[in-house]
Order: sequence, then C-alpha cells, then structure tokens
Amino acid sequence: MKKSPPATFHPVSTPDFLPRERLEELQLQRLKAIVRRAYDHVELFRKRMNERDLEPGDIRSLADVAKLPFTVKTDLRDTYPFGLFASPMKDIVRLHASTGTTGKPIVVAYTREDIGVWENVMMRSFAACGLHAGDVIQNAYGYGLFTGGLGAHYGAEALGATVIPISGGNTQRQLMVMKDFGATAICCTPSYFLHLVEQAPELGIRLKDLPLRAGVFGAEPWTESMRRRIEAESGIKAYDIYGLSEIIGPGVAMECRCQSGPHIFEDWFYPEIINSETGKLCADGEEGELVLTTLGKQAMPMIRYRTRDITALASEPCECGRTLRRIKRIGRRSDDMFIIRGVNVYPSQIETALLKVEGTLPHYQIILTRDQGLDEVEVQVEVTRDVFGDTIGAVDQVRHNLCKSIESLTGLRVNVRLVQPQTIPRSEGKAKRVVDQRKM
Ligand code: DLL
Repeated sequence: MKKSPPATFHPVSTPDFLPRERLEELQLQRLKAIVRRAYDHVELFRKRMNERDLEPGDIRSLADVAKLPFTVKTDLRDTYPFGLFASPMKDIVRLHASTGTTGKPIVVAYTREDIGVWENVMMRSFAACGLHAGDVIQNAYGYGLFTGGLGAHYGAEALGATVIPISGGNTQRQLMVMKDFGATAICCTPSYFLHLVEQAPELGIRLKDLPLRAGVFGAEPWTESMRRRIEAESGIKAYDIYGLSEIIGPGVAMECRCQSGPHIFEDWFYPEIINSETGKLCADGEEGELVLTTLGKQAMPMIRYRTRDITALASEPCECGRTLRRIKRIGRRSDDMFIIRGVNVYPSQIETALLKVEGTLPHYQIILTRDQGLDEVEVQVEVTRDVFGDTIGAVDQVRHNLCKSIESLTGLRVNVRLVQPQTIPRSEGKAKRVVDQRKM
C-alpha cells in the first residue's frame, strides 16, 4: 500500500516562504560578506576585481552582482587542487571532487559551517517533496568523492528520516533492501531508477505494491517524457533535484509537490541567467546559461560561476506558496550540444522524440561517427519484446516513426537502430547518452 504524504507544512521549510523583500535583504547582506571574503582570501578573485577597478565596498545592491567577474570551470582546473580555497586547511572538514570526462578533477571544500548549509538545503529539498521524519530514504547516489551520496545522506538524517546508505550499484541488493526495509523514497539518477524498474520483475517484485512513493532524481538531464514513463511504470512521484559540486552538490534547487520545476534555494545561491555568447543578463523567462553565486560558502566561495547548464528562471508564483523562484528543468548543457551537418542537436531533444513513439523503452544511446569526412548519427534505442516479435513490416514502421519523430524535433535525419531490451549499457550513476567515435 502506498502511504499518502501528509499535507502539513514542514517547519524546516520556513525560509522557502520568506517575503521577497526580506529574502533580498538577506541575499544582499550575505553577498557583501562573501565578496569580501573571496577578495581577502582568493588571489584569482582579488586580481580580477583589481583589473576591473572594483572593491568589495562597490557592491551595494543585488544588481551590482552584474559588475563582478565570472568564474569558469577552467579556473578550478588551473588552480588545482586548492587554489580557490578561502579557508586554511585546518578549517576544512571535507573535500569532494568531480572527475569530469577529461583531465584533472576539480576539488571542492567545505568548512563545518558549509556542511551545515548543505544539510539545510538538502533537508529542505526532501521536505519540499513531502518527505518527513518517519520516511525511509534509500540513498542510492554514490558515496565517495561524488557529492550525491553524502549530500543526500546528511540532509535526510537532519530531516529525521531513516537513511539507508546503500550507495549506487548492486541492483539486486537494492531491490531486496527496498522491499525488505520498506523504503518510502529513493534517491538516485533517473536512469539508474529505470534500471531498477526494469530489474524488479526478475526478482518477482512489483514496485507498485511497495511503500515506495517518491524519487529524488537528478545529477543528469532527464525529460518530462522520462518523468511520465518513470511514474507510470513504478507508481511513484518523480521529483527533479538539481545541483553541482562547484556550488555545493545536490540541493541547489529542488521541486516541490507541484512538480513544476526546481525552486532555487535563493537564500544561499544567487541565480542569474546570461546569454552564453555575449555574457549579458537575460530577463526572467528567457533561456540562457545559469550563473550561480554562493551566498554562504566559506571554504570556497563561488562568485558568478558559469554552470553551462541551460535553463530559464520562472518568477511566477508557484501553487505551493514558495517565494523562491524556479528554474525550468535543465534539459541540456551548452557543452552537450553536438553539431551534425550544420544542425545543433541536444541529447534531450532525441530523448523527447524517442519517448513519443509507442513500443520504445527509455534506454538509448547516440553514436557519432565520421565517414570520409562526413558526420553521421546513429540512434540506438531499445524496443519492447513485442515489437521485436512482430512482423518485419511492423518493426519497420516503428523505425520509420522514430526517424520522423527525431527529424521533426531536431531537423536532422538520423539512422535509427532498434535493439533488444537490455542491450544498451546501464549506468549506476550518470548515464552516458552520447558516444562520440569521431575523435577515437
Ligand atoms: O551531479 C550533484 C547532484 C547529485 C545533483 C545528486 C543532483 C543529485 P556534479 O557531478 O558536479 O554534481 O554534476 C553537476 O550535473 O552542472 C548539470 O549539468 C547536471 N545535473 C545535476 N542535476 C541535474 C538535474 C552533481 N536535475 C552537473 N537535471 C550539473 C539536469 C543535472 N542536469
């Protein structure tokens, strides 16, 4: 039997409902302090401020944020490992790192106070989607240098929930534990949850019969169509949580029960949207690159960090009553895009196109190749056993529908290869959607 979530307001969520004026006062007070801290302790930031003839005292209003220099990922790489720290090592209680796909990892640091902020935003994240003390949260984000595991862990404990610190992987054990321990919520990447959904019947488990009612899914782009598939197949509510190591880890933004885009915890993270090319600010509602400033991070303040995540800010009120602005679901990163025969394509567009077609499974991979100087795309997608068992004509029809669906969404003609269920490699963490064989 699914437990129904309580309708009561959770006291930890109070900051989510601050009047905007009060929130902005708090932001400004924190902004001034963090700019001062970065200026006093981070050489790179001080240098950039001096180049602009700026001092911390020049920041007098929130609009003045726009005067500050940006920080980019290569700044973290160039100063590897500890060059952007604003605290001495004796005050740093935790390090995490993000490996990325190329080169050196980036290292991030936390003081005890920073861990407190992280715990607070994660606790508010869980509360936002209706979780509370008494819930049993299976935490299948990886524990280790990745921020997902420990970030969710501390927040769930602080909420008073029971945490199962199972980490990622070992799918059979995940399912056994989920059933035997009566997990009511799960935290993992949406792609890994789909893998759990697919494996459950093999262990004779029907997810719809378990007490599991919520999934806190993030760390990778996923689409609204993917959410619908997840919810239909598992009977749970799927919530989108956003975050990145450079800013804190998970808990920068989280969806409430209205599921209409993650609310940014603006009391700790100051968001801006910019045009990636010009660096100019975009208005609310306009799509661009998300830029975040940490308002409280002591060990490693991030000023105007360019996330490369593409989204838009929504300032319309949410039915939940939170005053925190929301971001549009992050479907793409500016560096995710691939250009094929002059057409810009994002993996999330392909995902949306695929999931529109009946008979497909939500497992796919995009293979990029180059043949005699010409770029080619092959989309491999799993289809149900029924499709495979059907006549050749019916299989061709599904393939044709997929090609059309992709072409109408992206403007690109691609080759589609239908594959048997469970042939595309599954990931325990972030799914690898694009395999670029052009440079291999
Ligand atoms: O993925 C932190 C995290 C852990 C978030 C668990 C949510 C849940 P990184 O490994 O540094 O940190 O990767 C950050 O992942 O810039 C986005 O491109 C992407 N990302 C994270 N959450 C979402 C999401 C963690 N909900 C990068 N939707 C970010 C889309 C997401 N992309």
